[in-house]
Amino acid sequence: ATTYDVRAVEEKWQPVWDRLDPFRADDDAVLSGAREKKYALTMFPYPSGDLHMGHAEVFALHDVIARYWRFRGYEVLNPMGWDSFGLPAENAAIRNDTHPATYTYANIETQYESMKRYGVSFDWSRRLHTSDPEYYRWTQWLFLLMHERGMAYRKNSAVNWCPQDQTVLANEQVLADGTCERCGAVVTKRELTQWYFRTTAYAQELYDCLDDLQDSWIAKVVNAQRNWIGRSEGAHVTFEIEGEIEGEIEGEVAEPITVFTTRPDTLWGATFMVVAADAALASSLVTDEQRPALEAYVDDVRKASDIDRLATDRPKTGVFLGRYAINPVSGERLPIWAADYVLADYGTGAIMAVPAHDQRDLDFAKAFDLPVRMVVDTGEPDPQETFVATTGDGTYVNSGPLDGVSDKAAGIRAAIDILAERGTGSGTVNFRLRDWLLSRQRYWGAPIPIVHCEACGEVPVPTDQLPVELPELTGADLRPQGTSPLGAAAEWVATTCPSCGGAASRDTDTMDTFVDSSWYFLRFVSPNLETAPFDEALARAWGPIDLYIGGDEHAVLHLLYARFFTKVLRDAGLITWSEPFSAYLSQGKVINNGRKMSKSLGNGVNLGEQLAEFGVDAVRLTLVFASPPEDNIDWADMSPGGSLKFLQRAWRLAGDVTSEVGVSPEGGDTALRQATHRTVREAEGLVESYRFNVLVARTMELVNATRKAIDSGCGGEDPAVREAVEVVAILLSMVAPYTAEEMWERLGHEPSVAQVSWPEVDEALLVEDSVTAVVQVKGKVKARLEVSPDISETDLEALALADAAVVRAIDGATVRKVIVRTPKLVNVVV
Ligand code: ANZ
Ligand code: ZN
Repeated sequence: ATTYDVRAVEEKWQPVWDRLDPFRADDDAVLSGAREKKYALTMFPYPSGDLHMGHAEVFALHDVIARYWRFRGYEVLNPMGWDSFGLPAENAAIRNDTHPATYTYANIETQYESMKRYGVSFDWSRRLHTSDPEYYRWTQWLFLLMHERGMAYRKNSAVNWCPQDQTVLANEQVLADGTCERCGAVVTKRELTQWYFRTTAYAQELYDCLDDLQDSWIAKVVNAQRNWIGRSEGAHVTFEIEGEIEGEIEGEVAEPITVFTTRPDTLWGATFMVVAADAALASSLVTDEQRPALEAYVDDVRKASDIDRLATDRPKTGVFLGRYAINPVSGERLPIWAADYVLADYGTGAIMAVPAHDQRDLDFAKAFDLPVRMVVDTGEPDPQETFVATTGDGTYVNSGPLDGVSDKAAGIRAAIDILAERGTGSGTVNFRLRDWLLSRQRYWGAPIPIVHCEACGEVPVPTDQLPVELPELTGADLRPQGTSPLGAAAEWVATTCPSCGGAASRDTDTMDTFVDSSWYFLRFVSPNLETAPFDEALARAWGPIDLYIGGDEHAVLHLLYARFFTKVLRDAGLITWSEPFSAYLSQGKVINNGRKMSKSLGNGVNLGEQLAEFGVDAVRLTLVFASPPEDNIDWADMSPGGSLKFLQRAWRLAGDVTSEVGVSPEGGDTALRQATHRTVREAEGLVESYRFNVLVARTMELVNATRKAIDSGCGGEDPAVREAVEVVAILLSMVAPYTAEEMWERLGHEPSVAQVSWPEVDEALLVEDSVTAVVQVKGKVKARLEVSPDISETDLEALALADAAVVRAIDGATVRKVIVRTPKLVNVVV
């Protein structure tokens, strides 16, 4: 036969793999230390629809490393499951008047079948679904652990609200343009009492640990995390408020206000103060006279997104609060304004405005005719005239004790010292990171295991009563109404207080699905354990993950949340490591005709159709060969048909091998043997540095070399040919497992090629037997000599000077110097 039937081959090997189960991870082998472990993880999918090209790409890439590690003798944990709570299932249930579980579990089965056919080396015995009560029981348990450790709490505040999905969103779920990451609606604000995880408690550590991940994570993801955590060094400065506050209590004095500033050195240039208009501070400071103006303004502000509010090019708006603060170093009176460009939840929600050196403050000063005073002379024109703030280094002026200082760091230090001495300020570090808002007013998620009792307050559900299972609700009941649909299950809501036994009600919010995925990698070490979320000894043995592969869209949210969970669990003594993902690789996107695939463009490529036409192996090979993993792949430029042709060519090699299994290749075609061994050695480095596309290229070259050897030289009976074809099968199995199994079988081996070890490299065959030495005369190349790589200096010089072309070039002149760099260069100076 000159070709194999792709479909038949796929159907043939599936049951064999099921029977041999070569990918099952052996806990005992790692617990006993018999084998070193590797934990390979790729992001688990949402069960919406069938797998698509993006899944196909990431699974193909991921499988190279997982299979490679297994070849290298590691015990490999390579699990898969489903992130199966979430909005898509709920929306489908509303559309079809069914239960979200119907949609969810049907899709899971479809995807499972597709994954099996796709031939990824997952350990299916560890399969999990986050929407199973057996799983979310432990999500709830972990929520309670957070609660017990002060890491979960409820507070009332203005939150991001998606008017389309009728639910709150975490800051991380609001896109840069202020829209909902799920549905694209413009996100608004609402005052609500919601549950939060205290991610800010770990801000510093989450930030610092990024240094250790710098080299093993993809750089743009490390940077995205850094920016999101947003560490700023600066100072808190406290300003007294002038006069009395009007109100019920006669003579009451307003509380001083504290600002966060990164430039305490510009304090002498502060000419007014600004507080966030929508924060409590503004309404506590405002005079009765100005109150109506403030209230009208706040109504407008609530409609804008944070991004708009911070934009530098937006016209500045605000309201004077009728009150003054006192500059702690100069005693100057500063009018206090409320404006929307100061955010309520960053720093202290209040700033000192230094219009000369901050553009937003300058724009505001211009809009409301407030004074501008330069305190750092940078040599640039005065901002008071140009309305361009100067932000660079310079010499301090109009700054009392700082005058004449010309170094920013020294100025900041001096200012902090002065503030500290007077007790009106101190150096501090501020983070942009906010606590994680985890309450969702939706049905298809893990219920928050808290009971509200009038007498006892928030009472945790005792852990032996977990899981708090979702009540049965379908279709119409799930329609978003702004409150949680769980509230409609009156019988479910009504319960007794675990503490006093009195009547109480269940919390009706469910958890953000990002909670489910923040710990799934731990559940995989013991997916069926009924006494704890995970086995601690196994977590110690398997963790942390050696390589995590996933999409860029999770560079901030999911990775940060998983890192946070890891740190809390470490502090609770449940795990021993501090970071979950030792290495992280993000794959590019599969696009089509230069554009992202989308329904509206009609340029989607259907994975199922591609698989039907070209087969699994050709699609996988195409995706791996297309580009380095992190680059996008334009499917329009790809040729899966070409990949299939190559696979058939590789497969035909196996049919041409006529030597017996186990014959020593010693004495066979040396050139072919060298090519084989060099390819193996190179493959090691290529896989370990994730250059999988080059791995495929090298495999193709070896296929060509072998074909040439068979046809024009040694023939199929040479054991060097068998050696080469076996190596091709092993290398190919990381990308095209079906073809590789077929080859392995044709070569006379028992299945499966997945179970063999990595080919051993004969170092002697790596030594190159000749290299090209370049001979230059008067700086020009005159000859190239094939020499032994370990030629001596004197031999190389003698050879060079005896070469006819070199002799001609010297043309009888006196040789002044011969510079020899063995084995590659001879430079003759005349
Ligand atoms: C005075 C000053 C002078 C400032 C100057 C900057 C330049 P990052 O680096 O992002 O941390 N700020 C503080 N809290 C704010 C809030 N809630 N909303 C909007 N702006 C706020 O920025 C810190 C700087 O942003 C702070 O330093 C403050 O302005 C402003 F020449 O204080 B600065
Ligand atoms: Zn009670």
